[in-house]
This record gives sequence, structure tokens and C-alpha cells, in this order.
Amino acid sequence: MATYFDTPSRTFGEYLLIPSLTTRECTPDKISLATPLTRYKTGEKPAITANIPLVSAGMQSVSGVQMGIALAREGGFCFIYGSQSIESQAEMIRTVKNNRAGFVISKWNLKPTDTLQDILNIKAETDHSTIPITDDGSHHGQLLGLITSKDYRISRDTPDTPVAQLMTPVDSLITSEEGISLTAANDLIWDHKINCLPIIDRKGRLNSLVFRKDYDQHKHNPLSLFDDQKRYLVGASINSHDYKQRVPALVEAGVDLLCIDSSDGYSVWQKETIEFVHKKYKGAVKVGAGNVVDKAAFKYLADAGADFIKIGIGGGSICITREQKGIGRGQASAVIEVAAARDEYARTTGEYIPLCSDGSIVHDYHITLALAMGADFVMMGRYFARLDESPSAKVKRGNDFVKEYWGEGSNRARNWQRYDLGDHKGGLTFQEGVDSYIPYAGTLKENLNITIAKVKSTMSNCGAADIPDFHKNAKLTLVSDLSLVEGAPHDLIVRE
Ligand code: MZP
Repeated sequence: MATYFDTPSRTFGEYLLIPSLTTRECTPDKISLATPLTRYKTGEKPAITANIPLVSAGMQSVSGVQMGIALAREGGFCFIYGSQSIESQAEMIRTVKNNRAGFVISKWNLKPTDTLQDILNIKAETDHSTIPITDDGSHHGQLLGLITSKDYRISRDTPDTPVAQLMTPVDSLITSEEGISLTAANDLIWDHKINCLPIIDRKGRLNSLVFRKDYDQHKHNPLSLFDDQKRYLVGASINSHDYKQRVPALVEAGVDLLCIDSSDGYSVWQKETIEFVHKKYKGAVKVGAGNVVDKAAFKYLADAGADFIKIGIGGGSICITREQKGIGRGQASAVIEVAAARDEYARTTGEYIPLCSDGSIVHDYHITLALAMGADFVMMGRYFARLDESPSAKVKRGNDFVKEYWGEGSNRARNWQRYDLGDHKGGLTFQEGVDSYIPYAGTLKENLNITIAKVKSTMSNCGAADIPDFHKNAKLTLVSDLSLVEGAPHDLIVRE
């Protein structure tokens, strides 16, 4: 007879936290959200720790170079998507690792033949008024000039005026060669009273930009995640098919942490992938695995040596796996069961395996609930895709801006490796994800500031000074339908 679980599949929205005593030690300003990303022996330190418990999903519409840099700067972690060629993924890793704090890789660039209208379009979409002009319009092309709002007058120049006629040519710009320190770059900015300093390589190709306005931000970012050479930490998604070629290329490019990305991680292929990585690099390269939703699958990947384990099947906002295949589990039930298995594993083996709750985060408080239930960090796609730093297009729909967000199991991403169950068909027979729009939400920094403030505020209510404390002492209750009504504004007319 089949096995039946005795509790229904529950999700985050069905739980609430109950406050505990708030003491002077756990006011929001004192709370630490530092959290391990990799397995460690009790009493020892993990190889990698994040300073906020948020990581971005390894998806085409979420995690590219800009997200990698921006998230590490805020203390979180990005997994650059694996559904691209090995060469281009390794190049993305290399770009993040080569980016030094304060040196911005320009996302919006133009060619000399582009027009004033193109400048105005970028300005309307991004609010950026400094645009490098390169020979091929890429962020690493030959630098030919720079456009700022001082270079054109809308009332005088026609929209079809070529950029070449408007830009300040490179010969008239103050530039510097790569290798310059941030302090020296800022000194140049101050000495020459400029707002932006382009950094070029020996051949005159654009490397990055240093902005006067960022000066304070770099001085005050104590949470940024760096390796021992002061380079940002960054991860990469891999699959259990081409890992023998992909992993060496990523390691060579400087990746800090790998994650096997699959909709169902309870498979011998995941075990083989983990074993390959650990054998080849003798444990020096860490690899997470998943996704799982119960203790049996957790135990399998834990025994296989996974450095962290990711939880979640079918709950992603773009996911239709449950509708298509009838598998998955409510995210809260999955986290609660796997966290109990993880604690048991730590008691019996002396090894703590961090858990990542992946997907299903709709409200900021869902992050807090996932942490309370035993997750060490959460992975999000929708949350990050809405922001300026995601690689997807920002488009106007009606009067509002939206960003494109598509699942790895959609026809658009065609990430068959994430769904293939060993028959190597090399394509998707049916879709497990959708292609969608989500409301545009601004910059990573402004959103994270609010999200983190809410998480800390709730932890303070619950008397928890850090995440391990929260794991041990959180008190949770299930909610009834009627108590959900009570929790929203009710029996009044909301003004607005
Ligand atoms: P969310 O944050 O948008 O709710 O969920 C993001 C997560 O959904 C990803 O980290 C990944 O595990 C999962 N995902 C990505 N693509 C698909 C799909 O196409 C998917 N079905 O389920």
C-alpha cells in the first residue's frame, strides 16, 4: 500500500509566529542575520557564511552579473544561472570576480551610430544619465566617449542625432587604467571635479566606471561578502549532465560555491555529481544539492556529501510542476520535516548541513517563517527578478513598468537538464514553468533595506538575537481562515 503522510501539505501563509520576551540583547539593531551556506562540523566554522540569509535563484531571468555583484555587496549570495553555455557562464563568474567594490560594470552602453532617442529611452527606463559609448555598444567594447545629460539639449537636438555627435570623446575624458585602487580613483574624481571615471584596459576597452555618488556607499557596506583577495563571492548553478566539463571551467573562473539545480534532487545523478566534485577537488569546492521535500531525500543527499540542501518542489511562483505532474509539497510542511531530519543528522553525525528554502516566498514575512521553521537561508526568484539588477527586460504595460520573469522549465528557458530524469532526451517534452510579467520594484538596495528591517523586527518580537537562536526558540501556530480575515484591515473603508 502507498505511504500516506498524516498531515496536509501546508504553506507559509498558514502559519503565524507568537512573540516571546524581547530583551535588550535582541533589539533590531543588534540582531545578526549571518548564516552558514556550507556544511560544517559542530564547533567548527563553515567555509562560507552569508551576512544576510537571502540568495538569488539560478535562473536566466534572475541571476546574471549585475545581480551577482549587487547581492554580494549587500551580504547575500547569487547563483549565476547554468542554463547557458559553459563558456558564457564561466565568463559571467569571471566578470563578477574581476569586479572590485566600487568599480561598476556598465549595464547600459551605446554605439556611436545610436541616436539621442536611444539615450532618452535608457534614461526613461533606468534613470541613468551617464552612458559609455563603445565601438560595439557592449560593456567591454573599445571606449569612444561618454554621454551625460550635459551633452545634449532636447529642445535643440533632434531625436535622430547620432550619439557620435553628442558624446564627449574619449580624448577629452579623464580615464584611468584597470588596476587603480578605489581610493586613487576617488582622488582623481575629486581632483578633476568629475562625476564618473571610466576605467579602461591597456587596449582602451571599457572595464568599469567609478561614480562620485557611490563614494559613501562603499565606505559603509560592512556586510559585503568577499573572498580572501577582496573579490565578491559568487556561486553557480550546475546540472547533473555536463558537470564533468562545466565544473572545471567554473572553478577555473573562480566560482565560490556550486549548486546542483534540479526540480527533483532525489536521484543517483545528484549523488554522482556531488561525488565527482568532492573527489576531484578533495573537498575544497563546495556543492549544494536538491530539491527535496522530505526526510528520506534529505538523508540521501546528506549521506552523498551535499554541502547544503535545497528544499522545495512545485511552489515557485512560475512553476506548474504540481499541475503538470502531481508532485511536490507545501513549502512549510517540507521545510519543517527536512529541518527536523537535519537536526537529527547533526545530533548523530556531528555535522550541520545548512538548509535553503527555495521558492514560494510571496511576502517578506514568509522569509521570517522559513527561518523560524529551520531554514538557514532562502532562495528567491520572483523577488529578485522584479529589480533593476536582474537581467530581464523592463517593459511598459499600460501605465506601469513590469519586468519579464520566466521559469527554467518554460519553453523560453528550455532548461531540459533541470528536468531530465536520465533519459537524456535533450529537450522539454512538456513545460513545467510559465513565462510572465511581474511589477517592477526598483533597486535591490531599497527593497532589501525594507525586507531585512521586517525580518529583524519580527525576530526581535520573538526574542531571537540570531538565526540559530530563532531555530531553537521560535513559536508558531497554524491559522484558521477566519483569523486570516482578522489579520488584514477589516470592517472599515480603507482610505487611499
Ligand atoms: P519563486 O521565488 O519565483 O517563487 O521561485 C523560484 C524558484 O522556482 C527557483 O529557485 C527554482 O527552484 C524554481 N523554478 C525555476 N523555474 C521553475 C519552472 O520553470 C521553477 N518550473 O519551478
